[in-house]
Amino acid sequence: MRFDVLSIFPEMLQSPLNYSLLKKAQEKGLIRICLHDIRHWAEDKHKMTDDAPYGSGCGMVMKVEPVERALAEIKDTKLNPLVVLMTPQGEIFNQKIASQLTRERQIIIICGRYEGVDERIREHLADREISIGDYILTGGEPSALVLIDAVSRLLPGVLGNDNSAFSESFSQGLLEYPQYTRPAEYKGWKVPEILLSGNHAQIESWRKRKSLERTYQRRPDLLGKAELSAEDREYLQKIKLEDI
Ligand code: JCZ
Repeated sequence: MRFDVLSIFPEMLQSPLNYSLLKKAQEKGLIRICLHDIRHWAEDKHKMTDDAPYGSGCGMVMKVEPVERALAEIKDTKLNPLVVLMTPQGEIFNQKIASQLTRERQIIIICGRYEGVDERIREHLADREISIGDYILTGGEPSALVLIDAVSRLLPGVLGNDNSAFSESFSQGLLEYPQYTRPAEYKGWKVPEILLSGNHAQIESWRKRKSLERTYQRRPDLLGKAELSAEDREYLQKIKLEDI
C-alpha cells in the first residue's frame, strides 16, 4: 500500500511516521509513505499556495491549481488511487472506514491549512472527504497521521501477531477488558484472582463480562451494533438489572 501526503508542512509528518510499527512496516516494504510539499507545484514567483477568498472574508483559502498539478504527477493510474481530503466537514473516521481503506493500493491525502480549501478541490479532485472527529485543528496533517496509522496496522504483517488487530476494542464492537501484568500486588493494589488461576475458560468468560460491563457503562451506544451471543445478551440483561 502506498500513501502520498500533500501538505505545505510535510516535515510535520516526517518524525511521527518514523517510529515503531510504522517505521518497521516501511522497512519491510509493507507500506510506502511519500510526503510532498504542495509549494513545489506552485507556479508564480512567490510560490503561493493560498489566496484571499472571493466575496471577502477573513483568512486565506488553499488554491486549486497547485493541488491539481501535484495530483497529476503523484497519481499512479495503474494503482487506481483514492484521493482523500482531510476536513472537519467530512464523514467521521472510524474502524469500519479504516478497514475499507485497506483495500486501496494508493491513497493520496490532501491536508488543508489556512481557513480551508477552494471548494473545487473538494468537488473535482477528491474522491472522499474524511474528518477524524468533531473538533477543529489548525490543519489536516494530524488527521493524515491518524488515517495512515489506523489503516496501516490492519495490513497483513504490520502487527507482530496477526490476530491482535482483531481482538481489540471496536473490532467486535465492544470496549477492551482490563489488562494487568506483574507484580500481582503493588502497594496493596491487587490483580484480580481469576487471572492468576490458569483456568483459561474462566478467564475468557471474565474478560467477556468485563468488556460488556465497560461498554454498558462507558459506551452504551456501541451495544446496538456489537456482535453479541445469546450468552452475552443474557449477561447484559443481568448488568442492566443490577445496574453494575
Ligand atoms: C485546514 N483547518 C483541515 C479536521 N477532523 C478535523 N478537525 N479539523 C480538521 C481540519 C482543520 C483544518 C484544515 C484548516 C482539516
